[in-house]
Amino acid sequence: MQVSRLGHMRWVVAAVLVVLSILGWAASGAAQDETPDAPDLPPNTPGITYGFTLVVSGLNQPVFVTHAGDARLFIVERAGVIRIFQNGSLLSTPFLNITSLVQSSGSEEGLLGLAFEPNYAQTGRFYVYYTNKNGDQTIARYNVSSNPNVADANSAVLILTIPHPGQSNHNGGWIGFGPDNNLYIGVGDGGGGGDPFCAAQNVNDLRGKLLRVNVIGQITYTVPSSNIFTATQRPEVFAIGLRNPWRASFDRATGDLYIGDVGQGAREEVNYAPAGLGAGVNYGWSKFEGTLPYTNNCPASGIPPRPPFADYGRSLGISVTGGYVYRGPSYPWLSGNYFYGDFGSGRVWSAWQTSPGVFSTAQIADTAYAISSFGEDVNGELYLVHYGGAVYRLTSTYAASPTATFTATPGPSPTPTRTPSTTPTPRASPTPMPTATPTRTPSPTPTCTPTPSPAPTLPGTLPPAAAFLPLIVQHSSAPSC
Ligand SMILES: [Ca+2]
Repeated sequence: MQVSRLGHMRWVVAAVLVVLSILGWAASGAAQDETPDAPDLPPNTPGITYGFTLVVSGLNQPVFVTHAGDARLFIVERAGVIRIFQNGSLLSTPFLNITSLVQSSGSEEGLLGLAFEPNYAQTGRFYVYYTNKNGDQTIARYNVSSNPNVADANSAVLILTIPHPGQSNHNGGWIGFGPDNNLYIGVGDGGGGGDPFCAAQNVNDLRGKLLRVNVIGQITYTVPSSNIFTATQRPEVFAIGLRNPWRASFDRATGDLYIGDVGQGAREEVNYAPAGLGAGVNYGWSKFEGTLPYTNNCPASGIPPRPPFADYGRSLGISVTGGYVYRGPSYPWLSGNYFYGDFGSGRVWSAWQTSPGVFSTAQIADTAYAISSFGEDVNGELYLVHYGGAVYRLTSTYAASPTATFTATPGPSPTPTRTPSTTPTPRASPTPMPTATPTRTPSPTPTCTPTPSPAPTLPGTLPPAAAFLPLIVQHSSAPSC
């Protein structure tokens, strides 16, 4: 699928959506608000620039990048291969190759997720999420071999298999360890369009959910007693009301949870739960798509739905990719800002909390990348995965403008290393990389054909008062992504 470009590079605020929680968790979150919640500067501060520096190319449909607690990057290729990037080189021997187990004929199928145990250096255990040859969601554990760069392909232990009959889309695919050392698993609603299985609001169905299980030290898993739905048929359920959660993350400094959830035909969305307050949340689908009501015959769970903190329409993108809160050492002015993007439009946004649980968002780049994922390295630097076969590292410069009128939120003033110039001075990358020449290549969601939309009519900048109003951009009918 050749994804049409949906707009021009514009260094303006593109969209703002702030929704106060109807459950009151925002207020309760204030009590635990700490310095790490406050970014040093809003991401659209004048003088901040952004770039994406090529780290590695030549990949085959990469869909994820992560680390194992050391300097290596582990890159997931959809067909079923995990590659290692180490000391500036992509190792020729895969860390793991399970293509014989993985079904990837459907564009959204494949090896989709990877997570290393928090104490991986001691245990050598890691987890993968893939669609098996029956099309079912499969979470399996593997061990590293005596060679730290090669996994033991014979060590597989099946942790969980979730039937996925009849459809190849909405496989979810994100797995990750939370600050509680439990494994979180993002599962799609079973596919098709409009939640045909009425799974997302059904607490007895693993589909359309974020699951939480304890795998550390277990043969398979146990269910944490703090899961809300332990009295139901599926106590693994942690949160409900998701359609196709495509990338989630925990803020490594605060433990806050962010979930990107791909929309049906109108709205892409990003959800938030403060640290320790995510259990039992209903993110709305399929009674809501983003902030819009969605009509079908599925029974509601009865749990009040929580709206996303950000959503956007078809003029800005077609398939959200959830990202990460930046906590790396290279660009301290970005600390606390959450970066996410859109697979189809290539746009990248950053969201920040103007007060606990209340967000503003700004577009920070309009790229040519098919953004299949973001990722973190061991230090907290952020990476963008381009499905066309490359991984880029987020870079930034900051040069305080003498005429800038922003007021920095609590955080350090610009350090002496920042050039006091009205012209941002590019900072040399610690590891010089060749200049990327992004090219659009076939994308993983041919089932999602974007409808070209008229140019967005968003205001360039919203006054502060508007920050509390949902900004409804125009949306057009489009097939399910
Ligand atoms: Ca939702």
